This record gives sequence, structure tokens and C-alpha cells, in this order.
Amino acid sequence: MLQLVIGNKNYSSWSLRGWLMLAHFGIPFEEVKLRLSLAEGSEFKQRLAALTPTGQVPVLVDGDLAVWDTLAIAEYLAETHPERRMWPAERRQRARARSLCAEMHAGFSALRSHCPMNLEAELSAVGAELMRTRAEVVRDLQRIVQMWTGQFQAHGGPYLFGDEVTIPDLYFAPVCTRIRTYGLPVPPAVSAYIERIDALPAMQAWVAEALAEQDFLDFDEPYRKSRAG
Ligand SMILES: N[C@@H](CCC(=O)N[C@@H](CS)C(=O)NCC(=O)O)C(=O)O
Repeated sequence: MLQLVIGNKNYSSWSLRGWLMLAHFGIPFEEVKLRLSLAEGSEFKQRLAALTPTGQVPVLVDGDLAVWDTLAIAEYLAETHPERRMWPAERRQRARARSLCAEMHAGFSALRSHCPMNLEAELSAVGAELMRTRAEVVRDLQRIVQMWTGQFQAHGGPYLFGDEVTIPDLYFAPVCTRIRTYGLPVPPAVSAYIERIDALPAMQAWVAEALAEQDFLDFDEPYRKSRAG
């Protein structure tokens, strides 16, 4: 049975992506959850050391093969489960889908660093402040809106590549949660898409487990004070 090693569900956006690829596409797997830690020598780092030189989650374990990094996990699962049609069926659309995932993988650094995933938090005051003070966050958000509305125009929705959920939808699921957590302003078509992604059964299951965790990590809570106050 495949295993997926992940971090805390409340915070770990990359884990969420990997987990959704398995759970949404109905691929059986066993989840191994480790408490996130940046500290060398922590249980998190020690357990990961045997699997990946990056010391990061997620890691997919298939027998004696460990696959790390979300893009590599996406490709491995798509290759080993072609019947699940995880990428769009048409080659040109597959290329576009990979471009969007790669863009997420390598970019959106302002959105990622200023709006870290935090599923149980409500940080709309922080989001409003960021929209006023951080042009780079505004630019990242504008690119998201442009990307998604472009996809809806090209394929008619309801998902980024048409009728079926494909890997890019899951890749951007943590961006959907950030837009909600930080109350970032988006047009109605984008809000409706976020609601559709939120409503996916796999997403609902992850969020319910995240909310039940109640395990707060200081290094993932840069706005803890503003939440309290
Ligand atoms: N490029 C990696 C990023 C993975 C990543 O940043 N994982 C975070 C959790 S969301 C992590 O393990 N952080 C611990 C650390 O960096 O020490 C991927 O796509 O899997």
C-alpha cells in the first residue's frame, strides 16, 4: 500500500496538495502524519532523513521507493494510475496544466510568505492590511485571478480544465483556502470556484481533520498576536 508522509493538516499546504491527489482520485494509501518542525534533530527531521534529502513533506513511499516533492509525486501517481486521468486528456492542455503547476511551484512567493496556510484562522484584517501595503501580494493575487478566469473562459468551468478536476485544481486548493482565510478580494467567478473546491469531499475531509488538530506551531503563526487582539 502507498504511504504519504505529511505534516500538520492545519498548516502544511504542500502536504495538502499531495494528499488531495491520492484522496480525490480514490487511490488507496496510508497516511503518516508527522508534527512539522524546522529544527535539526527533531522527530520530524529524523524520520524524514531516511526518505528525502530535503527534510520536507510530502513524501510518497511506494515499497522501497521514496518520491519527494509534490510535482514528482503528481507525475508518479499520474504514470502509475493512468486510468484516473489526473492530467487533462489532451496533450496541449496537459502542457498548459504542467505550466500552471510549475508556476505555482516556483512562484507566488509573496502570497506564500505573507499568507501562509492556516485553515483554522480568520485573518481578514491581516489580508486587508496586506492589500494596502504589499504591492507584491496584490500582484500575486492578480495573477491568480487572471490565470483562473482565463482557464474558465477557455474551458467553460466549473474546474480549471473543464468538467473534471485535474491536478492543477488540487495544486491551487491551498491558494483557495488562503484567499478565504485572509479575505482577499476576488471577483464572483473566482469566489464560486473557491466554493466548489472547498466542497470537494476530499477537501472537506482534510479541513475537518485540520480543525480537529488544535496543534498550534509558533513558526507557522506569524499573525498569532493580531489574531488574539
Ligand atoms: N517543493 C516542495 C515543498 C515542500 C515544503 O515546503 N514542505 C514544508 C511543509 S508545507 C516542509 O516540509 N517544511 C519543513 C522545512 O522546510 O523544514 C514540494 O513541492 O513538496
